[in-house]
Amino acid sequence: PDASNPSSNTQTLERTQIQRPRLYRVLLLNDDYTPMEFVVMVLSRYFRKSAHDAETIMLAVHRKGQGVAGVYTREVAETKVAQVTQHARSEGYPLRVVAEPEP
Ligand code: NFA
Repeated sequence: PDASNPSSNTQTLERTQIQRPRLYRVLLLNDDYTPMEFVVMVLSRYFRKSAHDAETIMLAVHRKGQGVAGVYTREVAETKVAQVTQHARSEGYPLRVVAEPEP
């Protein structure tokens, strides 16, 4: 940036510092077979929800079909999808977890 040109300097700082990463919602989808307590455990362990919030989110997914477990940058969201999916499959549960970009 040209320090002798205040407006040019300001523009450069805005473009280099205000760029924020796109955020992704990690969604849990309802199914008929995954135990409620497993979903609560997932929300607690992988998404750092309190016991109360985990129960509320799990019940919302159960009743509405899907719900947001957390919002992260792309790599973190994709890692959580992979980790939770692997854990669910290892227990024989069909729980679906997906990431989608925020609008
Ligand atoms: N619907 C599941 C049940 O009744 C519980 C569940 C909730 C599954 C949220 C997946 C997501 N055991």
